[in-house]
Amino acid sequence: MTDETAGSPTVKVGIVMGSDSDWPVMQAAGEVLTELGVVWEADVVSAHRMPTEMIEWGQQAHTRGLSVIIAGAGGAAHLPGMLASVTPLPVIGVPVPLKYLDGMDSLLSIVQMPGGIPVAAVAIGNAKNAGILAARILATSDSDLQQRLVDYAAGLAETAHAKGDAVRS
Ligand code: RP5
Repeated sequence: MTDETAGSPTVKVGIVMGSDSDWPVMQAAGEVLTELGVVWEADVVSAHRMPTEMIEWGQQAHTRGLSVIIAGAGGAAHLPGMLASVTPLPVIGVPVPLKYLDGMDSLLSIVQMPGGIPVAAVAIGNAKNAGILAARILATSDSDLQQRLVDYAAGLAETAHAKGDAVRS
């Protein structure tokens, strides 16, 4: 689950999740970050099953050189909010859909934060957007990455135009 560059000082984004069962959803964040040339690491840091380690991970994230945290969890998804309460870094929450409630429980757990402790939430299951948002945050101080994001968006437009062409033909 962790890419080969984990632990290197160039790792900018930490992707964490409550369980390895979240990884099939969360891996899309890593994939798009890799596509955009952003170095990331991933780990399981459960808010409920390993609360002490979770707090420690959150407290150390910025001192280890991370700039953005992506946190995904299902059900009572307290991981993004708890991390946000112990880190100065931006936290992007990914609601992971489970068997019951279709991820609505997770979505509400993530977005209903009290004033002063923000978590940016993406759509249920949309870890890809979490990765892109993390890259956009990093790109505010990285013009090369900003250009790659512009190119990425141009690629999306090109694909959409090609689909329009196919529908019209
Ligand atoms: C949550 O419980 C995790 O984030 C996961 O989405 C869910 C189920 O975990 P497992 O029972 O599959 O380990 O805390």
